[in-house]
Amino acid sequence: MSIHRILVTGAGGFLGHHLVRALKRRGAWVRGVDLKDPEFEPSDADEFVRTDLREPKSCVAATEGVDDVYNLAADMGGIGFITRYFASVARNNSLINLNMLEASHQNGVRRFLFTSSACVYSKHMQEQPRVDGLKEEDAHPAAPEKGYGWEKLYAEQLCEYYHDDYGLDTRVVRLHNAYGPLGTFEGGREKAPAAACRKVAMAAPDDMIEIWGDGLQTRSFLYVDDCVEGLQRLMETPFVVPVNLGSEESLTIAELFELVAQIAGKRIKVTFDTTKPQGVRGRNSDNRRLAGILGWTPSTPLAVGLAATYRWIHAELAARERHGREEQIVAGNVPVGALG
Ligand code: NAD
Ligand code: GDC
Repeated sequence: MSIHRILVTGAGGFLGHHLVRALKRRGAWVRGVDLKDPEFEPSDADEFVRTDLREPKSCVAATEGVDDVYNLAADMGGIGFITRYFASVARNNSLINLNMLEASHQNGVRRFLFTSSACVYSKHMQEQPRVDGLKEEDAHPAAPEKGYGWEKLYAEQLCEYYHDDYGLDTRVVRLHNAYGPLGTFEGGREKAPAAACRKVAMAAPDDMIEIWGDGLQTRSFLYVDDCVEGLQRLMETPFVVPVNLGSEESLTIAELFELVAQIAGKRIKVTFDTTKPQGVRGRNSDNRRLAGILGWTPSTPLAVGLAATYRWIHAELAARERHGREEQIVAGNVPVGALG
C-alpha cells in the first residue's frame, strides 16, 4: 500500500505543528510549509519548506506530489489581534486561500481541508452570554466578525465553488477557540486560555489580574488533541458541508480565570477592563452535525486541558526566568524572581 503524502500549511504554527506530529505517528509522509519554523520545538515533517503562500508559485510547489492538503496557514490571533488588523488579515488570508485552492486544483490533489472559524457566525446570534450552540446554518444570513470572519466565510464559499465547478474534494471545518501546550501565550496573538495561564503564572500573591471585558462573556474552548483528532477524522469523511469542531463546555471568562487559578493553586484578585476587546458576548458550538457525521465529538474536559496548558506555560516562563538569571549572574547581578 503506498504511503499517504500530505501537505500541512501553517505547519510552523500551533495547530499545524501538532497536526504534523499526529499524521507522522499514523505513518504518513508529511510536507510542512510555513513562513517560519515552529516556535518551541522542531517539526516532525519529512520535509519543511519556508515559503510565503501568498505567492501563487509557492502554492504550486507546495502542492506538488501530495494526496491531501490541510490548509491551516493564516495570519490570525485572539480577539485583541483580529479586532486590530483588518486589511492585512483579510488580504493575507484571502491570497493564501485563493492560491492554495487553485494550486491544489491544478495539481489534482485528492482532498483539500480548510480550517474556518466560529468567527464566521452571525454576531446577531451571539449578543447574550447565555446562547444556544451555533448550528452550521447560523452562518447565513451573514454578519461575521469584521475582517477575519469575512475572509473565512469567503474562503468557505471558494471551497464550495472549487468543489462544484472543478470537482475538488473539499472539507470545511469551523474551529472554535482551540488551546493547549505549544500555543502562543504572549505578544498579542494569544487567545484567552493561554492569556489566563500566563497572567496567573506571572502573578505574585497580591497582584491584580486584568480580565478583558466584564467577565460575564462566555466561550467554549477546544483542546488541541481533540482538534487534531477531529481534523483527521473529518478529512476521511465524504462531507463537503461546513462542520463545527468545538467544545460544548461553555463557561464565563471570569470562570475561566478562576479555573486556571485553582489549577495553579493560587488565590487571585481580578480587575475587569471593559475598554479591552471583548468580541461576541456568548459563543458555543452545536456538535450535532459533527456527532452525526463522525459518531465522535471532542471529549477532553476543560479542567484537564487547561491543567496541561498551564503546566507547559508555567514551565516555559520558569525556564526563561532561569535563563535570565543565569545571564544576569554572568553579567554580575542577581534578580529577584517575578514568577509566582
Ligand atoms: P497559528 O498562527 O499558530 O498558525 C498559523 C501559521 O500560518 C503560522 O505559523 C504562520 O506563520 C503561518 N502563515 C501565515 N501567513 C503565511 C503565509 N503567507 N505563508 C505561509 N505561512 C503563513 O494559528 P493556529 O491557531 O495554528 O490556527 C491554524 C488555523 O486554524 C488557521 O487557519 C486559523 O485561522 C484556524 N483557526 C484557529 C483557531 C484557534 O483557536 N487556534 C480557531 C479558529 C480557526
Ligand atoms: O482572544 P479570545 O480567546 O478570542 O477572547 C475570548 C474572550 O476572552 C473575549 O471576550 C476576551 O475579551 C476575553 N479575555 C479576557 N481576558 C486576555 O487577557 C483576556 N486575552 C484575551 N485574548 N482575551 C481575554 C476567537 C478569535 C480566533 C478564533 C476563535 C474561534 O475569538 O480571536 O481567531 O477565530 O475565536 O472561536 P475570541 O474567542 O473572542
